[in-house]
Amino acid sequence: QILEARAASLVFPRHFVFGAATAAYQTEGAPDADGKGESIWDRFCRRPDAIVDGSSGDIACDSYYRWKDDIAVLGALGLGAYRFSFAWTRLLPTGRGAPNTKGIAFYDRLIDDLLEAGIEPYATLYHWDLPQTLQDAGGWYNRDTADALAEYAALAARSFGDRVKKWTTLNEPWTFCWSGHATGEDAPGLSDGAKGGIVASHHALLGHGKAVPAIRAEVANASVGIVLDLNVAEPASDDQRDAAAAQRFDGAQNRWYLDAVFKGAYPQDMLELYGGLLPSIHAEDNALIAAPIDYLGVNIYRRSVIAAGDELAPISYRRVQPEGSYSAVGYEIWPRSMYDVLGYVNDHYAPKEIYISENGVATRPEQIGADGHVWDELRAAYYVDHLEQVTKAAADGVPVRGYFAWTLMDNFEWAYGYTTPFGITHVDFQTQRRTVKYSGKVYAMIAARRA
Ligand code: PNW
Repeated sequence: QILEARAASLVFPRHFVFGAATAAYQTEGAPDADGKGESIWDRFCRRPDAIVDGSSGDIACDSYYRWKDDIAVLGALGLGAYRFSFAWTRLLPTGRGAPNTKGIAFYDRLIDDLLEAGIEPYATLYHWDLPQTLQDAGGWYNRDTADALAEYAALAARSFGDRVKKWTTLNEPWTFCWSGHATGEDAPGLSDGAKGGIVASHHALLGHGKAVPAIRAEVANASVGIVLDLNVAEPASDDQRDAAAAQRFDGAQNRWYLDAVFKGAYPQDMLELYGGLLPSIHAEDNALIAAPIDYLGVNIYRRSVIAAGDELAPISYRRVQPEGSYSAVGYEIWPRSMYDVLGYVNDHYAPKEIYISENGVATRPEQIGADGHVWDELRAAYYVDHLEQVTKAAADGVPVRGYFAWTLMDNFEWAYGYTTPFGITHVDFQTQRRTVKYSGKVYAMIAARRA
């Protein structure tokens, strides 16, 4: 009751958008239906030990067949927006070349049904599922992949741009470049250290820069942005070595992407630090990457307390886990980071508009109780606590226009498989039945009260 009273007291700006987010590989299943091509996640999940429970997104939430159920949940929650991603390999099975009309038809149905239900589609082009054919040609190590992304963007924009106005190029380049190419935790599973993360990042950002005008060329009144996962890096102590490590971590995760997109140049300290690990950066690249965008999407999950250490040299840091409460994927629960990240971005980069494109918390798999409810109080409190910080940032004048819960429903959580669900809706993976959790009800109540 105390939580619900706090939820009821939150006041948001007029026209604030409340939505929920998902991604194609985490929800759709149907990996080879109707001509879909193989992606790096289809391939990676077959690698022994890649996924903790040995699972994959082969079925996931079966959303390729049950998208109407997903829209029904969005409707039951009363949300006005749905952030989803296109599977590149449904539209272009080998990444480039001839479009797959059945893949286009799937997203036509999804988009039409969303609009019919009064829910605005927010489409992401790249949420980590690179076509395997492009990976075989070097993937994000190959500069040509940037052009492939722009061609794919143009096809999607041409196909759906009459109805979809909100476009995101990349989801979280820091995470997919570094976890995919430096540490190997995510697809394509390369453990090439910092060089892998740095080279992939440059080509991914170049792809973003080329995709932005490609979308604008096809879509009237498009609003185009990028989604970054940002963390304010707090030094673990006042030791100068920890402060320097926090600065490097901030440079690697935040400033590398933000400076490139908003200032048209990589941060000088990081260029010097990366030195010989950099790929060739052509004269025109900086200007391409800094193509003007309409909004910044920010994914916020935790804070980062950083000490000097030996992770990912030359970033050379160690993540300190202060005493506190932690989610099932080991992220510290620290609502204040919502306020801090929004302030950081606004103060240093002044985006025209900001969306919280993801925020949420993992638990262990939950059961539907005898009373028919899923009582995920921890998640409900997480949402109220974080949304309260959003209202504080908005009151300070940060132009935050909307918020998307991660995630609409329990789904395939990458290397954690199905062991750490993030949903505000429970999915019974035997029956595919969706049941809104307590957190979903609290979130719906907040959304219903928007000015
Ligand atoms: C995001 N971190 O990834 C992704 O966009 C989603 O697809 C994913 O399911 C969700 O968060 C939950 O994990 C993240 O290190 C990767 O703080 C890394 C971090 C946060 C989010």
